[in-house]
Amino acid sequence: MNIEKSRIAIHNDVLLATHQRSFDYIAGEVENAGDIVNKLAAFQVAIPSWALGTGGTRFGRFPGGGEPRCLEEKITDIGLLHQLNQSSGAISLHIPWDIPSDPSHIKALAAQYGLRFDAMNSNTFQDQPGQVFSYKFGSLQHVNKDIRKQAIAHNIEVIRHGIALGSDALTVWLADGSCFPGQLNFRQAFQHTLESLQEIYAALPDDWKIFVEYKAAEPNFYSTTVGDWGQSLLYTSKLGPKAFTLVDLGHHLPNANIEQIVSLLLMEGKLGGFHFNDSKYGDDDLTVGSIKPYQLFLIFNELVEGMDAKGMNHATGLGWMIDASHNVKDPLEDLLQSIEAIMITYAQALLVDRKKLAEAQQNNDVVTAQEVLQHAFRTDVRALVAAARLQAGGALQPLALYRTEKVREQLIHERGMKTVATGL
Ligand code: AOS
Ligand code: ZN
Ligand code: ZN
Ligand code: ZN
Repeated sequence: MNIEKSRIAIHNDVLLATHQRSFDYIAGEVENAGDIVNKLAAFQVAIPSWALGTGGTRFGRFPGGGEPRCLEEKITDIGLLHQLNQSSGAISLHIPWDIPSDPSHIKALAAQYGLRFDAMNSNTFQDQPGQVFSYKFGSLQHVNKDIRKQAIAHNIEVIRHGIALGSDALTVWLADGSCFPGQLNFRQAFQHTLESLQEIYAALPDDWKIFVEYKAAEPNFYSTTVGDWGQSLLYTSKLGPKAFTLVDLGHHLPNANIEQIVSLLLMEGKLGGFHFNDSKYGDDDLTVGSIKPYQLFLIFNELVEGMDAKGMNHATGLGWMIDASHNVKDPLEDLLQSIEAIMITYAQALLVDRKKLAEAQQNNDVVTAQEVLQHAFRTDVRALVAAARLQAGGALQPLALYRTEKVREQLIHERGMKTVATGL
């Protein structure tokens, strides 16, 4: 299905006068409204193929209807999101859940929706039917060389699929680790993992990157072999210039200062990508900005400051992606909310008075430093975000249009009520 341009135009016409009033107000309050709107319009966030269906929890799954049943339908869903907000112009695939039977057809379909292929994701955290060796005790870290080889070969196969689609990055998230003390020799597990990653790295095309994602715990609950940003940075530093650390916001121990991690990884030129989500307890994969919006703002503040210091393009300098899972919401509505939260927070970070903040820091004026940040965070920038969407051909209120167009009802009509999306 498609959302006709004319439907978006009618929706925008109805809301235009109200939008314009809000926009005029904020444009009068900030110095560089036009510049911010252009930056927002350029900023695209990749949607992971596995976030389009209901994930459920380990206790159960309550599927919604009309979920995508194949890769083509996943692309359609992201295409719908992109038509609504013009900010979801990329898709991140997962192999083997999304093996394209005909890559050129898939590539053409994505292009039709204005989507490009972001980082490819490998999977050595599950055993697949027909697989020779099990990953029960790890993959790239495994004590058995044959099992490591199988996992390496899988990652190289994922790169091959990515090349066929025009992707240029591989994200490796490993479930590897141990559940009990004594189970692993930490140094041996690290060395095996490094050697395995080196073989995968050697198979990367020249213009490709590899992102090494870290996670403090789960599914292993005693140790994780890429457990934190330090360990990831060790791997990516040893691997070479095409290797970068990937930060998933839900993968830290409680209360970790993620903004500081981001700042230092950027400084070292080793921050590669992001998995946006939110969490209260662990890797909760909740809607971006739903629990800790100020933390998200502080992270974006470091991103903008750090990228500007290096002259990096905000839109293309890092791999921006959502990593979410849904239990009680319509996944597409949730993703619209997540994208909106990302755009709002990015806009707020662009508002920070950098000169005033640097002066306050230089003078140890702690109060002013805090005021500068909180002034930006407390500014209502929603009209700037809406203006960026309007400029790019999207809807002023994507979620409202999604509902009035009855998108979910139409998808249920097309695909049926009992659909099981592939993936988690
Ligand atoms: C797992 O916790 C990680 O966040 C992964 O990035 C991701 O959710 C997984 O690779 C999905 O396939
Ligand atoms: Zn992730
Ligand atoms: Zn995760
Ligand atoms: Zn997550």
